[in-house]
This record gives sequence, C-alpha cells and structure tokens, in this order.
Amino acid sequence: MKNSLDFYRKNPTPQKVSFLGAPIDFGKKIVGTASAFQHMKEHGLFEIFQDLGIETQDMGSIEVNIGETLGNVDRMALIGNSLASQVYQRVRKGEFCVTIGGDHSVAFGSVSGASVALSGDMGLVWIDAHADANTHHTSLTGNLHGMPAAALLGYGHERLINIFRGGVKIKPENMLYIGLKDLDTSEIDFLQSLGIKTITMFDILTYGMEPVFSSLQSFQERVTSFYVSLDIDAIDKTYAPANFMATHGGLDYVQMSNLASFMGKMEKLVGLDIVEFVPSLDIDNKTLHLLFELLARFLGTNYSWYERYMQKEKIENLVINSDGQKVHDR
Ligand SMILES: [Mn+2]
Repeated sequence: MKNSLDFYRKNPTPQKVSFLGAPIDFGKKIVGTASAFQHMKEHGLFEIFQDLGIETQDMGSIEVNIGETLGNVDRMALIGNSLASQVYQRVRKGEFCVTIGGDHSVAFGSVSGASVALSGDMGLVWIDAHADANTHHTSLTGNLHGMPAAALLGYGHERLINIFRGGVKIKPENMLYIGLKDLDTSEIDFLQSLGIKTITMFDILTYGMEPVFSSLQSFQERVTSFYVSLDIDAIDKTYAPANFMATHGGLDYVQMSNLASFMGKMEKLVGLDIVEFVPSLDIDNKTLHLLFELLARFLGTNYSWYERYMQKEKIENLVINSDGQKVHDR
C-alpha cells in the first residue's frame, strides 16, 4: 500500500465465486437459521454480485434431511461429509467458495473440505463471540455448534474429528480467533494449552484494531492459504440483530466492515462461511444488508451505501443542472 487510499480501491480478487447453502440447524434446539441462503437469494444476492462484476455460481443447498434415525454426532458426520465434498470440489477447481449456514456446525464440513483440498496446511480465521471449542466432554449443553473449532483442531469426538478425511484439519499455529468475548472456562484452558492466537474484544478495547491487522499480516505470511468462518454473533446487536445470540459488546460496524475489506485484499483467502443468520429475527433487513456489504468486502469489492447511491444516480440518469439541482438527463 502506497498510502491508505489504496485500501479503498475496488478490485474483486476472486473472479469466480460459488455460493453453497448449508441449512444445518439441528446443532441447537431452536430452529431458524436454515432459511438464510434462500432469504438472501430472494433479496437479490446473485444480482448484486453479478452487478459488482463477480462471476457467481449458485451451487444450491446441500441435502440435510438425511440420517434422521441416527444420533446427532453420526448425523452431523454424514451431513458434514457431504458439505465437505462440495467445498472440496470448488476449492480444488480454484473457485472461491462461500458457504451460507446454517449454524456454526457448518464449519465441521466446510473447513474440512477446504483444508483437505489444500493438503491440510490451511489457516483458519474464526470470527466469533464464542470459541466453539468444546468437546463432548466439556460441553455444558451438548450443542454440536459449540464444538467445530475443537474438532477441526483434532479434539473431541472421533467421528467429528474425522469428518471427510481422518486427522487434524487445522494446526493450532494456523488458527486465529477474532472477537471472542463469551467463553467457557474449559475453552479458555483449552485455547491456552494449545497456545492458540486469540484477539478478544478486550484486546480490541485496549489496543483498537491494530492487533487484528498486524496478526492477520503475520498470519498471512505463515500460512499457504486461509479460510474465514464468520459467526455473525461476533457483530454487535445494533448492526446484526438477526441472531439467537445477538448481544451488545461485539464488533461494531466500522470494525467489522473494515476487517472484511482488509481480508478481502488478502490473496491467500480461499473461502468463507457466514453462519447463524436468522432472517426471522431481522429488523428492517438490517442484518441482511450488512451481510451483502460484508460479502462484497470479503470479495475485494464494495457494496455500501455510497456505491448503491452512485449506482442509483447512474441508473436514473440524474445530473446536476446549473442551478445545482438534480434533474433527469433526458
Ligand atoms: Mn460460532
């Protein structure tokens, strides 16, 4: 970067982006996040990204009504395998793959698929208020969506660790957490024992975004590629109310949107999850529009209020006349 102006250049990095729906929501007892991908499509997801010059592909949603007679862990393994193989194929072809959840148990499959496609030396940035680093031994609730990070690191139930391929998917030194604030003591012990890099909300309160950006820089130098798993509960309720765990005290709009832009300029980014969006809890489509904007930023471009405004002006052929008024150029 010559100076910070370069930060504002629009330059879609992945030319071809595949969107995959993963309406998994049996990880928790309450349902509601399964409709997220459909909801985003109905509100113009593909039109927006085509207009931004990105070649998009709708891969549809994976089948989740399978293995219903199985226990939760076995069923998760079954669905996780199927999601992983979809992501694996996209990433192998060099496509950028966006998986729309579903709850965070989506990551068992999506991250496994990407990691196997890239020979298991991939980095993972986990943006979340929670560490999701429980195992069936430490979990207080038994919720699978609180376990994917542990399993990807090689801890927990064998069936979950070995989704798609046997073995560790993410090495502890290749994991980076951003936005943690609601943690179980067992998770703190676990993360500390593995020496995993964490940037908590307390760090951000203390130092601002500097540790986030500098950690991402050194992270990028270390890993061969990396994947982002974004749980929208990392974002403050004011900006992303459509989430069962929405709280105040998360990342604010400026922090989250610039974090997405920053990562969207990192060439090693290969794929992304957006999870835990519950459309029925949204207020005036606030969360929906924020997610469109964040997606655009993660893809190296922009779809913020300013771009929409400029676009609208262009479409309506408005020009400023000599009196300084906006008129139609007809
Ligand atoms: Mn999560």
